[in-house]
Amino acid sequence: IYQVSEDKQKKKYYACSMLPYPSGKLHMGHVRNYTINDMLTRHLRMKGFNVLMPMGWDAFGLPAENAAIKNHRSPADWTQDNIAEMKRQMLALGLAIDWSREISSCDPTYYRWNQWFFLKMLEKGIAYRSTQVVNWDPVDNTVLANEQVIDGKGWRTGASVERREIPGYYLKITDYAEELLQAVALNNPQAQLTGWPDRVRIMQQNWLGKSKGVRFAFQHHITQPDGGLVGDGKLFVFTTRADTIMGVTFCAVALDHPIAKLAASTSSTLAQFIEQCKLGGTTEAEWVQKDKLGCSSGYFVEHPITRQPIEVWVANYVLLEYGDGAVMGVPAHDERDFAFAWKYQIPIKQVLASTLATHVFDPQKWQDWYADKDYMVTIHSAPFDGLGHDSCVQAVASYLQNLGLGSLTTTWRLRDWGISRQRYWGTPIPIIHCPHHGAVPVPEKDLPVVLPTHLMPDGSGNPLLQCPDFLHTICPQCGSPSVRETDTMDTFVDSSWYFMRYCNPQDGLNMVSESARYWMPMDQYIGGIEHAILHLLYARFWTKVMRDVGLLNIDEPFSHLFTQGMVLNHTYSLKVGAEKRYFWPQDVENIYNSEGEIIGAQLLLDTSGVPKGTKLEYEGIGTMSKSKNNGVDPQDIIDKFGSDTARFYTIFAAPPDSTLEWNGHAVDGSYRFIKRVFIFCRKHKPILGKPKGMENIQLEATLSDYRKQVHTVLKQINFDYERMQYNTVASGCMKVLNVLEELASAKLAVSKDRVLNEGINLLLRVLYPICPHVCYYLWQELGYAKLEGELVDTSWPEASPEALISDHVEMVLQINGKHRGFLQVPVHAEEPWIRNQAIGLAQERGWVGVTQSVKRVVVVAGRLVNIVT
Ligand code: ANZ
Repeated sequence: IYQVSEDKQKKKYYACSMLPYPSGKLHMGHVRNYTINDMLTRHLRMKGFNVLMPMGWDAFGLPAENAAIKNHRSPADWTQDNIAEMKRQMLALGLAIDWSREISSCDPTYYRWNQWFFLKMLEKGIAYRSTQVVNWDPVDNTVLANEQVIDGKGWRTGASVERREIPGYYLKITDYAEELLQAVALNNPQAQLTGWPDRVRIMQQNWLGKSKGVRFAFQHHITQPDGGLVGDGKLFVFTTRADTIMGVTFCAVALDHPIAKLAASTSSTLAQFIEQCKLGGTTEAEWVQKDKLGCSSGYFVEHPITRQPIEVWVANYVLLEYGDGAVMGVPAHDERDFAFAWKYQIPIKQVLASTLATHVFDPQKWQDWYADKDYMVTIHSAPFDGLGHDSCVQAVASYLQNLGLGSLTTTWRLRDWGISRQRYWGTPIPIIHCPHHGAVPVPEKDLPVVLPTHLMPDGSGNPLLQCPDFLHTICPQCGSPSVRETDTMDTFVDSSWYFMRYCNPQDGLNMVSESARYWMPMDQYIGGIEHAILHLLYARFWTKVMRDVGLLNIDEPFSHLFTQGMVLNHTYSLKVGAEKRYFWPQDVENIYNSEGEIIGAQLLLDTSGVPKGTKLEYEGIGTMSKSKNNGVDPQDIIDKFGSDTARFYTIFAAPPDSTLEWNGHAVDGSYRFIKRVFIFCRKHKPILGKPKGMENIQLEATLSDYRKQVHTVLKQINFDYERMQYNTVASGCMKVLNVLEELASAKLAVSKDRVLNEGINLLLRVLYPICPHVCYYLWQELGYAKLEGELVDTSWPEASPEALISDHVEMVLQINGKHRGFLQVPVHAEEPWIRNQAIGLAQERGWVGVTQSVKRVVVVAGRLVNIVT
């Protein structure tokens, strides 16, 4: 039913969720993500689109290796079992996935194209070999991933981790920086990705980090042991605040800067300082959090304008990878420099004054206004005194340019993408190391380089190094005995283009083909905000390279992006001895303060040795996790209530892009609602399953009012469907049922059956994308399927304009000229019908006897009816 092809008659719509890592079990976040995707798919299919919803597995990666170590099973077996189990759960959820397109990144038919494209990129110079800094465990003699470094120590050995330089492969994403930026930049009116949340666009923009400033050199005579000048006698720095150049009181270089290395070779204090600073992880986040520490290099450079000597420090807050790995220190106006100078008693020289009287300079404390360039004029800065920020930067830049020392430049935060991982469970990098030819690419005809699947990692290093069958080969160029590259690719490579492979998953001859040109760009991508930066940026870059290699004709892979919120739950704990125990939220009762905030909780039943009534600590609300004992297993909900309840609850509980705070009672509520729909439909079965046409039926006032209520809600539901505000679609369905239940119990004329029939027909259609199982079943059982075909392919209901018109006027009802009451009448009602209604109402209320003869009924259009007896 869900299998789709490139039907050119219909408008295509490609709706896809970020592919899951096969961890073993679906969690509530998955259920939420896929239900959103599924609703979109079913809704648009009923609206006449050709909709593709695929699914696959991000099957390579470190967790599989870790699980293998723990469970003594190969990553391949472990992964395959997990895929089978998760697929079973997805099938139980009833997702409209085209499973004929399923792909798994650990399948050689998939990853051969990673290898093929890597070789293409090598050919084009987009992939290149260079050194990389890695975390090195000196006991296991292996490289560690950042997440394997805990507090600066190796996770297995506890040994202090070192930073080492080893060779690896990089992709030149920096060549695409400007294009990547322009498509997201919020200030670019031509930005292509207007269908992305602003938040994600800003995150990408910051990550790319385009920065305009001045790059210039401090000259010096620092000489290497061989007599040569370090960096040709120039210490280059990058600054966005050239207007503060006259406030420079020191320079600082990164730990691995050539000046730092040279100084460390003769100073053991400095060498020790550098070693100390290098302990710990290599992530930028870790660097930023560190205390600002430094040590003088003992060297001096010359200020380019004053020609005074400036001391060079080695500081841990200077990043080697940014700008030139060196900064000019302006403690009066840069917060990091201020903290640093304060600590090491380096002079602080004010060179900017604020035009605002409230901004007073205080050399003792950092003031936020020092960094604000908008109200600034330069002082103590001859020859640049009295200038504002922009004009001063220009003046300094041309001054330095005249000296031949610098110029205006643009710097990016973005670095090239290092894809080499010293791990087993990934795509082998298709390179052979020949003693004569160095790193030689594997010829295309020999692809794929298949990863052996029987190896058992033990955590001590890459098992490929111990696998002779894989390792030993011959050089494709000279036939000499050679070894294969044992590094594998970053798993972000796998996820950079899998969504294109869904278009032609079985194609053995092409990476992508015509079908990708039909389906791409993807219309709606759905996933977690945690992928807002790296995954999305890499996928965008990869797409652009595919375009430039001639495989595609699109610039961007994802036209619209939807980031669903996380599923959260409350966390309760208790210290039992030295151990902290966590308790299952459904087993506790909250204790509130007078403001209604939760301040603690009480255990509702004896739980593993902790007696009922024990007071527990409330730790707040956070992401569901096994370790906090607050995760809800979707399988439990499915087993107990069925998957429609799991789906309905996750949709109903919060707007899809907000966080969802789990509430067990509301799950029961969702179940009760579905049951009510079911019972209501069965109860009224005899009058349901009829053709739903309501044209030319004149309804009495109250009835058309009910109908109007149904259509008003329907209109809102449709509006909410379009903007993916699915939680109010769910509550809209509840409203429709309420109206219909009320109508069913009202004492009204026979045509109410038609309104009920139409209402149920509409309700089943709009509820179907949330609860496909129950709606499918009822649609069949009530007989609608016979009339209109399967629900999945019926048309989407639109609110009837005629039902929506505020179409009743209130007419005064007189009996023999005496005002007796009011009559609700449709605006376009004809006179004979109004007469009948008036008589009917008058008889019902006893104003006119049933046998009494009526002489005349006078109708004054829109105002009055007078019955004359
Ligand atoms: C002097 C100065 C004075 C600076 C001042 C700022 C304010 P963005 O905007 O992110 O591009 N910087 C340059 N290279 C660095 C490196 N490798 N590691 C750490 N910091 C570095 O940041 C540019 C600013 O970051 C530069 O401007 C430089 O400090 C610092 F009142 O130069 B500034």
